Amino acid sequence: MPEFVDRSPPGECIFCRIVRGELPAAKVHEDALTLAFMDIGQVTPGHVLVASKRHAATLLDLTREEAGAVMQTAQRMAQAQQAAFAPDGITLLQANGAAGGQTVAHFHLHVVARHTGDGVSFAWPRQ
Ligand code: IU
Repeated sequence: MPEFVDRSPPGECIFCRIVRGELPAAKVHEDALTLAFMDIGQVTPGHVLVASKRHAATLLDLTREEAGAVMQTAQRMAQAQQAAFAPDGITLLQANGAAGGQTVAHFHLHVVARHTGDGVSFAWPRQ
């Protein structure tokens, strides 16, 4: 089972600091409720994380409005990947809790462009 890599207090975690611009990230979309930025560990080119701007540890902690906004941003990111990379498919992944494979305890959804035979394995928790 993976360990949480960031157990900082709410508001001080890595993704909260990215939201506030205190840590660098390649941001690709921002609105009132969500921030999308490139994952530092690109599983495939264009791998994006959609995070809640407010600190919420997991899906269970999002408001209904935030949950809706996250999926709308994810769709925009998928559309951008489709235009940029012409993938054969797109995978959305979202982990909750260490047992669910989550390593950063601030809600985020992975948007991953896929090509046939890309060999990407999504065994979660990741090894
Ligand atoms: P997970 O679903 O909680 O395991 O995903 C965490 C992701 O956060 C993982 O893919 C990391 O590469 C990514 N990430 C990041 O993009 N920037 C960071 O500063 C850190 C992790 I720490």
